[in-house]
Amino acid sequence: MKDRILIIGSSGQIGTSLVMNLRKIYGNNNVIASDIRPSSNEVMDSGPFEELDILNEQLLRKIVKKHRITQVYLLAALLSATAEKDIEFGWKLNIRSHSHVLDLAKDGLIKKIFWPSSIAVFGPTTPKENTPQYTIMEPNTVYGISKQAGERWNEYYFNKFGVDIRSLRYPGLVGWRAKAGGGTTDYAVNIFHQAIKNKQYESFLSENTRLPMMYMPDAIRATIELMEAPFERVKIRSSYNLAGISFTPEEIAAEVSKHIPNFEMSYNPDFRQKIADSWPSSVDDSHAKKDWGWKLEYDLEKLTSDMIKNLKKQYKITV
Ligand code: NAD
Ligand code: AKB
Repeated sequence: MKDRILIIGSSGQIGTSLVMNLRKIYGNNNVIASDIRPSSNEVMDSGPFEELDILNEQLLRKIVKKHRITQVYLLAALLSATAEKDIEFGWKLNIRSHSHVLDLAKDGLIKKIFWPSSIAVFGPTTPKENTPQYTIMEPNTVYGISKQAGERWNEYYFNKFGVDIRSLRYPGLVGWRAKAGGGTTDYAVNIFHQAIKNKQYESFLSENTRLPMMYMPDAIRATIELMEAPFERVKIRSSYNLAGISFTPEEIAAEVSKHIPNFEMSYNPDFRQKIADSWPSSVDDSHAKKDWGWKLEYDLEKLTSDMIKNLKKQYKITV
């Protein structure tokens, strides 16, 4: 039987790219997008879309049966900065959505799950440089705590019920298809929009805040490669470290200035600085490389020129 895929939270930053990539591989009608809000025109026009609130477990099961879904990618969540503003809802959404999807597999309705974790699982007591796969993890944000709990549930459901769950600890992601959705690393997306529109940007993180980041095409490729890897090669069932490229606001501003010469960056750190300070500045992803052959493609230079090229097209700027 051909795989049929449901993406939950498909209208966000990752979803808008992931849906289009999966539709190319599996066929438009075999990839069902779903969210509480409509997605980009590209997603809405190219294949099926279901309005789904993931907290509604009955509706989730109805949609899974209706479309004979075999794989679920769960992207709905509150990200780090947004979750800090409503900790109860952040916890409820991030935890319940996950258990609703895990239970689909436990009950035999679906075969495979992708659920993203984050560098937010690490905390201030974690070694900051080249953070290992297995290390001290004491996250101090509601988002990070929900991701750490999620990782433990992943491993538990794999060991106890044989659920084929696959997961990546994404670094901060940078893409042009959708606006960033409430994270601490969003500055590295917003900088491009503001540089192109206004030639200036005020960063909410300080100039020397070094964080692991990744360009969206690499993140999407990592996700699909992990999901397509043979079962026995996926040796870590909690979540794999994924390194990306580590840079600071000052370094990305310098790169942007090569394309937009009068660009001006200023710094006004807010509550997100404390979150960023608790995260690693670089990550060791040797397990992903060894187990399923992960290889990064985009460095900061390539990321910057591709972002600017695509956003200029989007804003219809010709120079
Ligand atoms: P996003 O905020 O851009 O998108 C999330 C989507 O979920 C939104 O379209 C939103 O409408 C939808 N959603 C919210 N509540 C919902 C509900 N009740 N039911 C159904 N849909 C709902 O987030 P993103 O950047 O695309 O991130 C997706 C996942 O990847 C999240 O789990 C996030 O923690 C993880 N992640 C993202 C990054 C990053 O840098 N973007 C990094 C690490 C991990
Ligand atoms: C966030 O900043 O919350 C996300 C993440 C790294 O998980 N981008």
